[in-house]
Amino acid sequence: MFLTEKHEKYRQKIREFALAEIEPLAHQIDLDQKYPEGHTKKLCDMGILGLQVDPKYGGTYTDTLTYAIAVEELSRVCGSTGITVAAHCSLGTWPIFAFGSEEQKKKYLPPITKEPNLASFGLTEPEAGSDAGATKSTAVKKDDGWLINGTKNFITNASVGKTFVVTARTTPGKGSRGITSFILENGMKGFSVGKKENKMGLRGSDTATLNFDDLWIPDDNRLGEEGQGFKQFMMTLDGGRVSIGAMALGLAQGALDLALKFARERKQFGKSIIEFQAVGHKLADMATFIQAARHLIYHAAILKDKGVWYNKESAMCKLYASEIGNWCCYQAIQIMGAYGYSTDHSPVERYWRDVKLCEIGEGTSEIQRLVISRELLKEELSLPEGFFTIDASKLGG
Ligand code: COS
Repeated sequence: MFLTEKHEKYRQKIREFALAEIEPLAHQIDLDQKYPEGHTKKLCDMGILGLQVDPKYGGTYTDTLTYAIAVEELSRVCGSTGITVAAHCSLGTWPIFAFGSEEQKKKYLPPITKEPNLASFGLTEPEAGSDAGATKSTAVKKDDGWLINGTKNFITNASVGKTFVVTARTTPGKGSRGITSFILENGMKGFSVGKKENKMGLRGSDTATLNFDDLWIPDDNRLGEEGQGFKQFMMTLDGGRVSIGAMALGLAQGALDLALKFARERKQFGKSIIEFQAVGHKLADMATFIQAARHLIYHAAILKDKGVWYNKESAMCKLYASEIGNWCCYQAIQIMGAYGYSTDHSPVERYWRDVKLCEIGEGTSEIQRLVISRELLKEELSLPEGFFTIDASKLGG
């Protein structure tokens, strides 16, 4: 592997933590559909809640690669913990760190990085999913502040979160340029958490609706300039997609770990089933796709820290990791047969249910392909002028 010793040591530290503290709870929280009490404190004590925030504001940021490794290793044993951390770090804390004023950073970041509290992000609405610019929630100027009304849905950490970064329309008729971001707090008058989702996977993570009913906030809670909310959220999602890629990678690796162990130990027709080509080749493909996904994710993480435009690379890593993640978990079940299919015998069926979200959340695979193809359209072609052009006169007819 091309990682530094520091990164490998960090991976080992998170792996040990995940196996000791998270894995033993993973099955039960999936059954109970409940985010576990005490989980946030454990993550906080490990410094995981501050991974996307500078130490100056209570964070533990060193680089985005370190953060990706943490999400990967947590997801390798528990997808619900992976998504909770990814939503908190990439979507809840990072926008405040990246776009907040000095006062906002000092006020809002230490309580959600140094203390056991979660942050969350509200972009999606009933009528604004892939078309994130169709935000219907409104923020109207009132008494040196803003009156916010609207609904956000499918929000991770909604009922367990303390601090929320949300978008609302501040200028009607201006499309994505009429959207602004705000920082909200759970417990504010007019803020309420609605229906909890009953999900196929990631059942130990908290997903619910947020309602804003004449919620008034001072202008101090506006995040960045008016009209910049959509761009801020797009930049936030570029980072978030690296972490969803890392989550899919962790789940795929977890499925490979189990399938490989099973295929070596399970004997049929007098030999280990890995010795049958049909099984061995599946494992070989899984390991190869996982390695490729890992390279794409780490590359995008490194580009983020270089401060260069990495919109295409972040979409590519999420697209690829989530699609191979699904394939790998599916194949792991096939290799393990009934032992993979049954919840009582192994967690791979949970991994498969969990990884599906990675093809949907933070932009569907279809949106990632749209982002990538738009970027391809913008790129300069490396072929010289006139190298290949369609000559209509040579067409038959
Ligand atoms: N970083 C910075 N700015 C960005 C950006 C990015 N990654 N992507 C777009 N922008 C800017 C554009 O440059 C444009 O700026 P101007 O107004 O100055 O021209 C503006 O944002 C609007 O961009 P665009 O025209 O591309 O917006 P579209 O409405 O066509 O939407 C997609 C583009 C589809 C890419 C966007 O809506 C998207 O990502 N949708 C998926 C949303 C999603 O992931 N939802 C799940 C949330 S789960 S937490």
